[in-house]
Amino acid sequence: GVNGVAKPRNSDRSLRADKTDRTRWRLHSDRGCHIWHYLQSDEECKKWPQSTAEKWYMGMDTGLPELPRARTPLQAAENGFNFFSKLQLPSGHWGCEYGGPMFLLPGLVITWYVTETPVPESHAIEIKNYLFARQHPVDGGWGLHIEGESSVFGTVMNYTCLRLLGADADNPRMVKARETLWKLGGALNGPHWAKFWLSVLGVLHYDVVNPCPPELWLLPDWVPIAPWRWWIHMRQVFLPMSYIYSRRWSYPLNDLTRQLRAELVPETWETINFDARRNTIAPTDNYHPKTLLLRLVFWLLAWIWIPLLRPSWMKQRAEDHVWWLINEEDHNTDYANLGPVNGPMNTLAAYIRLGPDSKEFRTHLSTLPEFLWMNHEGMMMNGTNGVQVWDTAFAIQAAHDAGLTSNSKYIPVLTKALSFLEDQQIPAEVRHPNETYRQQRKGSWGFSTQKQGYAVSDCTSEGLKGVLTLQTHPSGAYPTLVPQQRLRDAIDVLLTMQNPSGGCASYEPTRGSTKLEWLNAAEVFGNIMVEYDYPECTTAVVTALHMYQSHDPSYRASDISAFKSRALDYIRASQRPDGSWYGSWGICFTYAGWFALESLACAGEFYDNSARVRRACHFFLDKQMDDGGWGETYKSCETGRWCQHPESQVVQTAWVVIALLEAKCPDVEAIRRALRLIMQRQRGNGEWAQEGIEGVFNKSCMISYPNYKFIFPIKALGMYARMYGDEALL
Ligand code: LAN
Repeated sequence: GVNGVAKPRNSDRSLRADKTDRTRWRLHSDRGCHIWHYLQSDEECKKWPQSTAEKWYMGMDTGLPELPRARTPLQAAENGFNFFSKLQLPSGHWGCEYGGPMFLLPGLVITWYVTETPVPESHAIEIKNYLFARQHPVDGGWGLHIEGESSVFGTVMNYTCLRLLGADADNPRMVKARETLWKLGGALNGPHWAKFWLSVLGVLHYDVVNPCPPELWLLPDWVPIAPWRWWIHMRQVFLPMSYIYSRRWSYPLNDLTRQLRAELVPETWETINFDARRNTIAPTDNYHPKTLLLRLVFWLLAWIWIPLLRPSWMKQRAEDHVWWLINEEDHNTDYANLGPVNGPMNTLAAYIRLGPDSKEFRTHLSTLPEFLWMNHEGMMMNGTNGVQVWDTAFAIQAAHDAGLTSNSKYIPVLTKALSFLEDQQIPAEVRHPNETYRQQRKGSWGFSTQKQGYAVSDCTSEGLKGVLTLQTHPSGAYPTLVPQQRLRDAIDVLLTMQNPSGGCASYEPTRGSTKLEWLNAAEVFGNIMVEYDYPECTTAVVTALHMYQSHDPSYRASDISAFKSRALDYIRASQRPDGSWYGSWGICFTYAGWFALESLACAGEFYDNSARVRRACHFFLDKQMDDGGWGETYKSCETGRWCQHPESQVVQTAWVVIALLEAKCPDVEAIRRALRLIMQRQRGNGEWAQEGIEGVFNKSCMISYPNYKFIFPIKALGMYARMYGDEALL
């Protein structure tokens, strides 16, 4: 591909719908909140020139120069950062596409359609282009994520999305997609979320949707299954879903949705027994089969509770309370919402409750585009409203590991990055933290922007480390933008994040039993009902606390030490017998292994004094490929076993190098071979090409982190040079 962009899944350009003029797209960023605009005139284009970053995002020629050939690790790291720094956005952060999941655009497009919101031509064209480009090259379907096999969920949702945006049912690509969909059994074999969205659209009937009773939100807090105990993403999706479900709101039938009934469902629509199809699901979609218990609960809800027992005042009260919670979520995030699933659903809830002219619905409509992103294939929907804080915090640390924080050429770049982190620290609690079940957040960082405003354990940690790295830099070259009290606020948040196990989860300590997984009704995802301990998140917190201690040793010293030692016990206990750790947010063992070994290094455990570190190193050394690199596929995440990738991956190779360096692994030659591979894959202008997808969530869905191909090679090269010197490797 061009410009570090992945090979398109489909390169058959003749079949693409239409094209916009890529030179007219601009990314507007307001304190990190991104909106892509399509400029209408040459005049406007002249006033607002296209930036290098915008060109790079869309796979256009950036014109960035060839750099002096790198022979040593530090030269390679600097070339990499030189290129990467050209992609920094004016607010000081880095942006990127954050695609992968293939179930997000349809929710947005269905929401636009049923609320009769006009879709700009430019957007409709590029969304269609993206979806066509991501169609499975052999069977014409779509999977749960861009690398996945075709499923009912992916195929039925994206097919619908294309039709709503004007794609023709006779288009050969659509015909092929339909064949695959029918082979998989059609829409009635879809998972819960597909059945829900298609019922909203009026293509299926609500009887096919497993019950989402809003009255669950009326349960007292002590009840073990009360929604406040669920993983935040599940409860925040369930919230508007239960509202819409309870209202049984669906779009009136029209010609297009009548046609969709015939296209998506092989059976004659009029004769379908929808109730009987609530639990039919294709094997491709059934990653987490529903338990017997859950099916029994659904049966009781659908046949007894809702039709016969539930008093109507209770339905009313539940809807009112759910609406109150939705409105608080909207208020607290300034309509950005927690994520790309509840965003469109909250929009629809506001439309249903308050109508098309309400300020609330209108504000949603103007905020939703913050999820959209342009790449070389077209327009996608990001998995969050961006990766701003996360990538920026890592970029600072990688630059530091490569000695670039002392390089006067990069001080302005990094100072800007620091000011971005300062701006993005969450300043205060929400207005009703207890009633909305929010975790303490004052002083924390989230993953994307402070407007979204959800504290994450590891994002707070990386943010804090990024700030400390620069503010305590021995050169004194960086201003103190975040005063000590605010650093202490961040520590206070981190200290709330530990589970009794010693481990840390993502947004909150775990609030419910893992047995809640018996009620996991989404079918397509695993481990979603509650928070779990993650070696990645735990390590980020441990290393942040560790770093902070040397900066402000008196602050909550005993709390911090106790936290660290419990966390380290968790890291030790979660190692598998083969020496590895399972990763939940990056693929997979390579990702978690790097974190775990960083934790252990923090505790003074290295190859020469720790059997478990030796086991971890050999787990990796045994898997080094002939070219010096490492590669595992996303199947590792699904299966829980190492699945070898046929090709080594730059990002994963960098993770393993970091792991081995943290461990002080004595096989330095293995590390050098890996670094040579990383250096050979670097292009003359300093960049690396996009390879396989890097990230994951919920075991089954992959997600892209395109900036990792800069951040981690730079970090690995820099760490090596610091330990073993900067001799030429090439
Ligand atoms: C993310 C992205 C970042 C990620 C890390 C910080 C890397 C991780 O260490 C902690 C968890 C977190 C914050 C995370 C949680 C789940 C997210 C938000 C995502 C993987 C990005 C997309 C995903 C979200 C759930 C997607 C919407 C899908 C649903 C099933 C609701």
